[in-house]
Amino acid sequence: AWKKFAAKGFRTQEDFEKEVVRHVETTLARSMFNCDETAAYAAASLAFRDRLITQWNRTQQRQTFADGKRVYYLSLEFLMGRALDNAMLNVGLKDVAKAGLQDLGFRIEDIINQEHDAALGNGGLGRLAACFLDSLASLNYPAWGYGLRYRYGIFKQEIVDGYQVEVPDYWLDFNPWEFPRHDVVVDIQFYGHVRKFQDTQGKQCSSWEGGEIVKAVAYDVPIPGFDTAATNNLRLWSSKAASGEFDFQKFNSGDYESSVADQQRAETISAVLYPNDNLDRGKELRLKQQYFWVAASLYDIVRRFKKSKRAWSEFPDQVAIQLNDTHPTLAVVELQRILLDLEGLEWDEAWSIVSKTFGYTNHTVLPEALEKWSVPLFQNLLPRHLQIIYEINLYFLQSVERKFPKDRDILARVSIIEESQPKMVRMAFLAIVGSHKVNGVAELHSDLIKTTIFKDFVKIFGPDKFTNVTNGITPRRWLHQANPRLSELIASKTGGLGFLKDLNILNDLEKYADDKEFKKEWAEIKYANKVQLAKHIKSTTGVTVNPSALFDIQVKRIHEYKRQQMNIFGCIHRYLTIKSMTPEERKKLAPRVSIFGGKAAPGYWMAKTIIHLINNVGAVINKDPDVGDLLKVIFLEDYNVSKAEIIIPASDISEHISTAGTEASGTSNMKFVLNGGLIIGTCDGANIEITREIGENNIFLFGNLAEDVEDLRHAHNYGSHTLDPDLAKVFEEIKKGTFGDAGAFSALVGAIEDHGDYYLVSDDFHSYNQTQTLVDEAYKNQDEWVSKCIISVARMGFFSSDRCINEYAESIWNVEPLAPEKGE
Ligand code: DL6
Repeated sequence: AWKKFAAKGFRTQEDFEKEVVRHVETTLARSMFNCDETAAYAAASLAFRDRLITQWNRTQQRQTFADGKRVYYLSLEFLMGRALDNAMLNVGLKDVAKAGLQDLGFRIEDIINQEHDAALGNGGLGRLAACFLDSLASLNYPAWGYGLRYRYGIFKQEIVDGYQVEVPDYWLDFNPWEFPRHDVVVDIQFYGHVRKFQDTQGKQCSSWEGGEIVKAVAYDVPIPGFDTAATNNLRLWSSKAASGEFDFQKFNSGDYESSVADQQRAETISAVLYPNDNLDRGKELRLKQQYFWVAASLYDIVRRFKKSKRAWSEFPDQVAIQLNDTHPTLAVVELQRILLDLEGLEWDEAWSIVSKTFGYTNHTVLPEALEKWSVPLFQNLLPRHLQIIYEINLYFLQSVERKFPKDRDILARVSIIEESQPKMVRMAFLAIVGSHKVNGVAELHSDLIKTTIFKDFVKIFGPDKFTNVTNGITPRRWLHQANPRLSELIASKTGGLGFLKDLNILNDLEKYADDKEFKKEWAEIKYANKVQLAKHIKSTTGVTVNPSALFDIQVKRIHEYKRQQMNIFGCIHRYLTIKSMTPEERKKLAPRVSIFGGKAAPGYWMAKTIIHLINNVGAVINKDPDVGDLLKVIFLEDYNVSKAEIIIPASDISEHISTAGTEASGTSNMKFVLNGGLIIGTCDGANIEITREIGENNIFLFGNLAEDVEDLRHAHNYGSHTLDPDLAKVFEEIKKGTFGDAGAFSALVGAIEDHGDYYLVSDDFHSYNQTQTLVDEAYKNQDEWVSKCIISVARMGFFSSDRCINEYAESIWNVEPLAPEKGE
């Protein structure tokens, strides 16, 4: 009988409005007479959420019924951004919502802008996970994401007197996009000891006992696919004290502080996202976070599998778990523990299941980002897991010894335990040993891991275990949502929105690369996007920029390897060049706005110094009357996903200029090109494949190649290191104090002048500036420039995260999508 009452979700404007009014008046207990934008946002979101949850329920039922293999994507970061706009577009009801909101007296943009970004990630790795969720749902894969429900996401960045100041990001004040599942609660154990005993059959067993328990509570976030009813689940775990409440006995006896201490300690686990990008800082709380999340997720996955009453040997046929970097590697150990200690399987049987279940994605070759945990820390926090790791290592090393009996050194090199003081657990090695596939995220990167950090493992396991899946981005958010005007223009020429599901359809645009009318419309859209960004710049920094100038953008985390310092030194070089020119010469120059954005990890002092320099340089240049519109330098505060949606569509050229061999892939490079901007970049990460796809004529490449980096570094350390003469002039100017107290920048300059220039800024500086001059020249010929942009967009089909997910599904997970629901 209930079926006739089952919720269906609105489809018409009238029904949408009814839902909004109902939520305002009942859920929010407000009157429509005092419904402000915040309340309208809340009510519209709740209306969409209701719709999504109906779809979500159906999707879960269909997946359970199909009883096939599921994918579980374990990521400590999901950089989701805003949900309402995405939900409206993915379910195809944005026009309905726009009309409905207008009828109720609101502009849809104002309502969308009410939403706080869900910023549960640092940068590329977390945003990739969010794109993957979108693709998994859009392609109807039975998939779950598992992560942590941080109370504080990545900090908000404020710029005060040119310095970065971090402000906590409390984003959960009102979050309509999550469903607390107070019935899905898992006990997670820490500390304690291991008891050995013999069972009734005389088998040696281990039991992890004592210690403390923390509760993991599930919060579910529906993930709507685009143009499909499929709505997947992202399950985020929140920590809570085992007792649930504070200690009444202590409270009654007047010990108020310690009565809440346990509760606070438990809640601290999921309180805050560690704000480091590409950096490992072995803190106990971080290891606690990792185990807490992994143990809760595995409990859930195993519970779901056990409901099917299948034999354990079928586990890898039903479950594929992807480790997003090494952060979830403890899952390998936890599954082995569950199978051994709780389910009573023999070691070999358990290990065979475990190692068929996991895949591991590596996202970096930077040594400082490769996770290691100290053995004493492990021993204290997770004593049984440490035993299992030692055992995994023992069997692994025995197999290596059998394979390479004469090579004694290899054992020390590949051991999961590093024989340092203190000993350390090498998480990447554990992930490799415990997975059936290891992948890098762009071709160069996947080659580099095989020839550098994981070279020995290729010898041990053979090359087939190592593969490449080049990253991708979802065109739904990064074109349709971020750049609606361009999306509409593309749709008008390619027969509708089909390109959002099959990005290769963009190819059809190539025939318009010389079409006058099309190019005009294209250029008008770019200009409108630049006007929008110029307004944002004006309102946030007070600086007026000319939307006709070339917009040169570098937005990403601030890191020495990403070389924002080279960009700002390049701006100073340009400034000095302008100052040395006659007015006649200046007239010939193409005006430029150099735009920076990105957060520095709070403890990364050099990155903060780079931000400080950018701001100080901007302060001098932007008010120099000799320069006027010829150059402006802007630092945009608090770069995040929703700001990226405004910034990226407005770029003419964007900078992806990492030292060759350091940026695993980069994904913003893909976003910029997809939005009709060109790239200046090094032969690094996915830039290489982008070049292959769009053609060398449509990208500005410069700098040394990855294969030369080692030799150059060696030469710096043992030979002579002559500073590039233009860079020397830039340094002179900084030292003179032109951009404020020279002492503040001495370390930045010193790293290049005196400390080996590890990131090869000086080596690449000349070629960088020369290439920037080529950019200036090319930009003057707008007609050709626009053609280049159109051709580039037309050839970007490969970089859809849908392609990427299909590759994972086929070559790593061995999962099939579900057939679309009837009527879709
Ligand atoms: O694969 C996503 C993204 C790449 O595009 C970036 O090039 C890479 O730097 C980033 N890696 C990390 C690694 N950090 N950790 N842990 O964020 O991954």
